[in-house]
Amino acid sequence: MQPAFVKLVVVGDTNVGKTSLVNRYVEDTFSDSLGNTVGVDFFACKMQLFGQTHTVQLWDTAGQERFKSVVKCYFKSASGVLLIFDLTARESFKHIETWLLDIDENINPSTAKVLVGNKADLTENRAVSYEEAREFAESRKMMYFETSAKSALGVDVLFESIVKNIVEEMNVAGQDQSRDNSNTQIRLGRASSGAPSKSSGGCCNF
Ligand SMILES: Nc1nc2c(ncn2[C@@H]2O[C@H](COP(=O)(O)OP(=O)(O)OP(=O)(O)O)[C@@H](O)[C@H]2O)c(=O)[nH]1
Ligand SMILES: [Mg+2]
Repeated sequence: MQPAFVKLVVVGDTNVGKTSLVNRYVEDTFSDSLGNTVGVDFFACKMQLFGQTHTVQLWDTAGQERFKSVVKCYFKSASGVLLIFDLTARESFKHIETWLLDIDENINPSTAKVLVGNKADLTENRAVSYEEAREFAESRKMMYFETSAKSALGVDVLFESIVKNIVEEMNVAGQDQSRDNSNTQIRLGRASSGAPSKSSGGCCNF
């Protein structure tokens, strides 16, 4: 197992809690009064898995319609895509279909995708059942997770599961390549600096 470089893109309608999930995972914080994301924000962190330190980049995209063309630029080089909806807003679940169309047009078919129902703490306002969301996810060959950025429920498990999955896939692909050409040195990824950090990204500037 080699250190890997994993790029995750977080998408979904506005206000479903994408930024809140990323903040909860990277900084273990939550705010009730976050502004809407403009374009795309970029975070980086390290993850220990299989005895190695892997670099994980998180691209937190804007859900507002006016940023859609900008956001699409970021799908191409993703190792994985997290599709987030709000468990209390049925429309945001319905729109996952449209997000999938946009994503599938722009990514490699082998890119990992996971479906995430967020705001699981708001149990009384739930508008999408666990079973319905899980069945939909299964029909599209995605894993399904429920999270609450507010209470932190399921957040670490979500990010660690998708990275673990991707790193394992990279390792298998690396081994296959190694068998095909034993003289080639396999590089699964590159290390990058630093503990949790944040900066803004420009369109297609990655
Ligand atoms: N109760 C509850 N509220 C949440 C949760 N996650 C996010 N919120 C709230 O939902 C609102 C929207 O959250 P954001 O994280 O800004 O949503 P977003 O998906 O990043 O929105 P855009 O940046 O516009 O795409 C904020 O008021 C958050 O405090 C959650 O798990 N539970
Ligand atoms: Mg946001």
